[in-house]
Amino acid sequence: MPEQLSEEASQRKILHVDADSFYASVEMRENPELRGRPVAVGGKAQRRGVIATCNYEARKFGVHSAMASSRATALCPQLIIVPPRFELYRSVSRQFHEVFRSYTKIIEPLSLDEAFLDVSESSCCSGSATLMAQEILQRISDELNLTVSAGVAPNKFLAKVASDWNKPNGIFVIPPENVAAFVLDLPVKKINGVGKVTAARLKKMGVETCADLQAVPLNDLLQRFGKYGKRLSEVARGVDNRPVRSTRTRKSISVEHTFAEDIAALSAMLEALDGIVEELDRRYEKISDSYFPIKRVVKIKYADFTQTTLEEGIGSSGERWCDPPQFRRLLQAAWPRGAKPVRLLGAGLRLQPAKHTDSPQILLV
Ligand code: DCP
Ligand code: MG
Repeated sequence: MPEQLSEEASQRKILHVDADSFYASVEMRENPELRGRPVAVGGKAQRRGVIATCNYEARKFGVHSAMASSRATALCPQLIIVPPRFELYRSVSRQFHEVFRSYTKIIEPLSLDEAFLDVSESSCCSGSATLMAQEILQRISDELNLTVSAGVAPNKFLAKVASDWNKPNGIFVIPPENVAAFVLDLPVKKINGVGKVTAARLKKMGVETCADLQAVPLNDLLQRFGKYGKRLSEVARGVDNRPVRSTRTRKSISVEHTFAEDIAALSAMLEALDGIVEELDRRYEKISDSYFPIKRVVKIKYADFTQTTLEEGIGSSGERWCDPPQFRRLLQAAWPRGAKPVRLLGAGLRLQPAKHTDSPQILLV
């Protein structure tokens, strides 16, 4: 009996809230003329832009995030592409968080439009996580004129899967007693971290659902996937003990630039990189009290979309972090790997939290 009690006590109530077609919905709210028409937010097709997201009308044509704008326009010629306004999306995100904070202080943002909430200890709505999710959807609709979807479950993995289940403007609840049955049919592709490559490897092993995955002995998974094998085995059973962390530590900071036209000459790349490093310097400056850099990174995406990165530890403390010649050296060493024109260059710093731990950590909102 006492065992049962303690199990119940450890039962968590986690919400995952994710805005519907976020950037596009904000743009439609700001400009009602866009309503009912296919809308995407992104860069222009003529400037080789990429779609950040699109509304559900545009999705019917096959348009989706990360697609080249030129392809999106080919699929949907009447598509309206508007440029992104990140400052606006950031302020909306802060408003979401104000709503969330009336339910719990334990909020972990994953991006501007997505967050986990641990409401286990919340006394709102008589402690009902489902009612809290309903209220959150209602308030965001009433107060912000936007829709979000929510998942309610005993852990982060399932809450995230659930928020996608009844999208848009929907809620899906996985109560603890339904977890075992729910995961059986769940495709492994839904597991965070299982991308195309892992999914293909699992498929070769005859594994497509979590039920299939449960049948694979843990040792096999450990052998094939290393540490990740343990996580796979756990989530296949609906187990995920990761806490909701209200502060997240940055691991890196970077700036990338896609060129309007591919750059063929290394000298031009080096020149372009200087500007990128300058911008990196400006951004790093804002967080330099909380973090110090341990590595410099250069990223190259070639014209054929293959990419490579090269990183190098930062030596003595006297060095300038965002030193253009140091980044140039990395680019000169990395570029010959592909030796092709490049469409994108990036520069970044891998970070470690500063030693003085009493300084406030950066909240990624
Ligand atoms: N985003 C982006 N590039 C991507 C994916 C997303 O810039 N490859 C941006 C635009 C999205 C926002 O992040 O509006 C949130 O991402 P989501 O994956 O949650 O996508 P949406 O909110 O747009 O749509 P959904 O209704 O599927 O959540
Ligand atoms: Mg979203």
